[in-house]
Amino acid sequence: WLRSQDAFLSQDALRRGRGSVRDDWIAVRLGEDQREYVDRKGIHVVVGHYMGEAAASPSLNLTDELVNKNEFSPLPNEGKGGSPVQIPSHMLPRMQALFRINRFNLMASDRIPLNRSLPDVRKKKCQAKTYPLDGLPDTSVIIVFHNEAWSTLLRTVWSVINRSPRQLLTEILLVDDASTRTFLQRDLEVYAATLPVPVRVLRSPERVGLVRARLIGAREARGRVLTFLDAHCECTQGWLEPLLTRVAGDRTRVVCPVIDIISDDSLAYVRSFELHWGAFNWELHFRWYTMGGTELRRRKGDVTEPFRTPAMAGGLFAMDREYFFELGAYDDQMEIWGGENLELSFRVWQCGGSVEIAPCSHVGHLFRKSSPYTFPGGVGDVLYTNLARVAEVWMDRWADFYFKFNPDAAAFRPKLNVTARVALRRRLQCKSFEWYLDNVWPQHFMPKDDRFFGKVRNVRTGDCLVKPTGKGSLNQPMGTATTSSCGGDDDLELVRMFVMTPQGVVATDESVCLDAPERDLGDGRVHVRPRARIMACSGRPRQVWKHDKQDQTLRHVASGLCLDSPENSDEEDSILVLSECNGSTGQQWKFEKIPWN
Ligand code: LR7
Ligand code: MN
Repeated sequence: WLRSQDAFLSQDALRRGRGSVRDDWIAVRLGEDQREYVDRKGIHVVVGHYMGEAAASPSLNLTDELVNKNEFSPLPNEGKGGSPVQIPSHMLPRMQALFRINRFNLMASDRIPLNRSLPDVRKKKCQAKTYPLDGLPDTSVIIVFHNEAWSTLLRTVWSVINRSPRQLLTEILLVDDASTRTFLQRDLEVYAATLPVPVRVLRSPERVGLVRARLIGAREARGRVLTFLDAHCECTQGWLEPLLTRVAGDRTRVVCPVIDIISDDSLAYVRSFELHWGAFNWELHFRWYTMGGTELRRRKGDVTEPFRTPAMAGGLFAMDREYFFELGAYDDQMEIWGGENLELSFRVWQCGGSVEIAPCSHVGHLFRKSSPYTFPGGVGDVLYTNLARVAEVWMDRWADFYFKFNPDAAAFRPKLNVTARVALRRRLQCKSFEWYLDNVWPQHFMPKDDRFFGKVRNVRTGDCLVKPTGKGSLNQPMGTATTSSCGGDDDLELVRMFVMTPQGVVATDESVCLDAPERDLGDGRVHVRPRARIMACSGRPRQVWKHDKQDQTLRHVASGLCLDSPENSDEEDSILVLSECNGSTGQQWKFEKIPWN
């Protein structure tokens, strides 16, 4: 149904009123929860967003038989060069049913050969770079998995085999975290034995979670460097050399590739941003942010230069094996999923190493919208316990901040036993979290002595500035600046919190800042559009504000205008604008400090 006559059929259906038109695509409803997307040229159909968890397929039940069947049946050209897979329309109901097994388009994956080609997504300068292999350490690639699909798991393996210099690749270790799928239990060793590099299958008799599964792999590994990958990745040309080169130069570097996107709908390979680094939000959820100034400047001269990142995503990195164990490996009390990426990042940085991203190394990862497997103990309990351990061991005063505003995690604080990890931190004489914030992530928006932290309340309405609910391209909050109720709903406390730095930046969680979009008309003055917005922090002067303690105005420094909650009958009065300062109560703001530790 990628063929153009199908697209015309779709447009016909659209004319009969069963679809909707957007700027650049047309969605046509085929049935209850089936929808196809056709772009304006009528040739590209994206397998749409209808296949998530909610999608129920009336015709097919996920029987044990279906879940345990390996339907891998490749077609030679499918997904070639990272292109999207085309599923014939008569197979859609089955495709939807299969989607639910792994929370990605399993039918699409099963049609792509294990050794499909991929585009060389590297910058020209990266492609031109040479890496003398002689001085490089060898590596064991460790892939842990629980009930992964056959095709994604082995496509990961083949992408490593096909795109790694043979002399650098000691072995691939597949650590099975107690998968229940019969084809994985039965066929993996047999298949591994046919491969041109040593591939060992290690089995955990019981479900141990990804941290302890990786530890099984790390202990068995014979390579000098450990390279971890998720079980649904595809490595592109030249991925390994930049990672190993950095570790060779300094064994305390922990090096990540740029993580590209494999679409969960079409399995297309999509290049991702290179200029983003990893950090976290006030809930300790990992987030990508635009790279901070010093790293950006350091790289100006050379786009191939690796850059330091406050945190890693977690799944994809290379680390010297001895250093990994010297530094305390992983916190083996962490269960199933989550938190280990921040734990390792904080530990590496605070204990003398560094975490970086090598922009010349690109690896695709299949991102899913939800987790396909069980969380023994419950999703929330598992994740919050892991995060509570991170905070308690590594974050000093900011642990109090985390627990104060994340009551779900706070519930686990009294039950934690982190003695061994605290002892490790002392033994390694690691630096403080304050050092980490000041030196590794100076652009952070955590509360600190040098800045205001609390609510920003409008005098006229009594309402408070809030974080917008709209989402930008990196999934960060973004939108018009508005106010809303200052209290009542405790779950929403974090949404009302802002920091204001001595430099006059008003920021909230997720690196978004109070902003006044401007037009530079070339006459030296700043022309501000009336609506105030909350946008990605840029460090630019237009995000600088001054709160006047006397008249309580919040002035936009570049324009001299005042942040205003105007009385206005035909607009929602929660929308904030920039106006000439006039002394009205709508322009008065109280900065209410909230204690956090
Ligand atoms: O109980 C489990 N046992 C396992 O072996 C649970 C998971 N796993 C395996 C699983 O099969 C997979 O191979 O562990 C691997 C990671 O699990 P995913 O793919 O469900 O994790 P994710 O991709 O959703 O999440 C990211 O954050 C995790 C936090 O614990 C891990 O650090 C993942 O490795 C990490 N993935 C990435 O960094 C890829 C890029 C994501 C981004 C941004
Ligand atoms: Mn993953």
